[in-house]
Amino acid sequence: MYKIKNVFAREVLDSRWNPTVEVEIILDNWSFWSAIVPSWASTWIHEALELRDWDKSRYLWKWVLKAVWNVNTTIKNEIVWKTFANYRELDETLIKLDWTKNKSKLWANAILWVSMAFVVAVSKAEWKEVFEYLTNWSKKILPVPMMNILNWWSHADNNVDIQEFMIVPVWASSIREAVRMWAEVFHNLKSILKSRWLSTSVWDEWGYAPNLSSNEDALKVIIEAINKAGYSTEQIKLALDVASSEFYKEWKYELSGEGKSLTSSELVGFYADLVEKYPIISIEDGMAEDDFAWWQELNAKLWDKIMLVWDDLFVTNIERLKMWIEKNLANAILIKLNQIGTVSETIDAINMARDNNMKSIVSHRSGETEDTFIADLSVALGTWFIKTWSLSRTDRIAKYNKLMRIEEKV
Ligand code: 2PG
Ligand code: MG
Repeated sequence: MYKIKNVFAREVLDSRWNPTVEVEIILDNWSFWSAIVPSWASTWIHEALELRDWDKSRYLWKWVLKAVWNVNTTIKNEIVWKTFANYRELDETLIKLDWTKNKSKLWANAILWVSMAFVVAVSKAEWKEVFEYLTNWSKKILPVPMMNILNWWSHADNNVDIQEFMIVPVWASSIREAVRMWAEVFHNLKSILKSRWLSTSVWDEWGYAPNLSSNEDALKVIIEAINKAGYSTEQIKLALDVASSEFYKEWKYELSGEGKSLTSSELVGFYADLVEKYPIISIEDGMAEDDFAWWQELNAKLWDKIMLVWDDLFVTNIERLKMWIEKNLANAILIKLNQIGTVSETIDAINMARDNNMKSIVSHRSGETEDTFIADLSVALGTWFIKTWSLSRTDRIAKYNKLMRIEEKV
């Protein structure tokens, strides 16, 4: 049983220099920890809500002092000097206190920080790593990283339509080796882009974002970098997060970078062609969240060949997941803690996916922080993949460094 002695929130910054909330929890045995949750760019209708102050006097509208206030008053009054057997009990209290479906009373960016900080504080109190505290697996499995390398659309400022191009070092026998492979490819990609006078600035997820003539051109340049680094496309595969809801306008998919306006059926054909030609093993959010009829078509074409991952559709929510499992509509789910708002609901989504033969991919958000909780979560729950980031800045590298430390222990 753990008694919470104090909880305190403050405003800090995320990797896109926007405010976010940090929460500290102190237990009555003086075990103390803090958590910082990332923020996001693509916010979809079914996600738990992120509270911003929307007042232009600070941080161009994006400050979060109301969320800080919610933690330091309503949540604090409810949980301080109370005893909780475990994080599930605390989460239940938080969920009841909010009582809305999408956490719109206290907001996800107030609730989740408390939920995460409690897990970390309790694991410290038990002298355990977070992944050890959360796990009920005797055999720890490290996830395969899906590593961002090129960024577009809402995460960058260039002319290609697909939001994220990732490399997946499937042949790496350890996280340490995967990290090395990624770094070698990334260095080579830089020199290829430079030799063509293309931009090597990095964007929100710290991948490059040059102007290229087409989405296919991006795949070609990545493969060139893989080969130049001395690897084959048997060793390193590719994955895409298309985030297609972003360019779905009036029943058409507007690939403005390529000057193409595709119908749903043409888009499915476009993917089938890419999968045929390139070593793609995963496509995320291939169809827009409102375009259900065509998910069936996409599944019919690609289900047996690659992972079809849904992010905007499931939003880490077991109610939504259940609905789509019944319709047999997906073989993989993206897991983001702040889409649902508590640690226990996130774990329930991973477990439900596993029980239904779906693969889980624990994911970062586009505005990250130094918090490494998701590295522990993916190991604890034995998820197949972790969708991470380019390793070119410290907020993302922190998670990889954590995974390498965990790797030494399991
Ligand atoms: C996504 C994520 C992370 P965001 O679309 O999968 O890459 O982006 O956090 O902006 O939703
Ligand atoms: Mg996504």
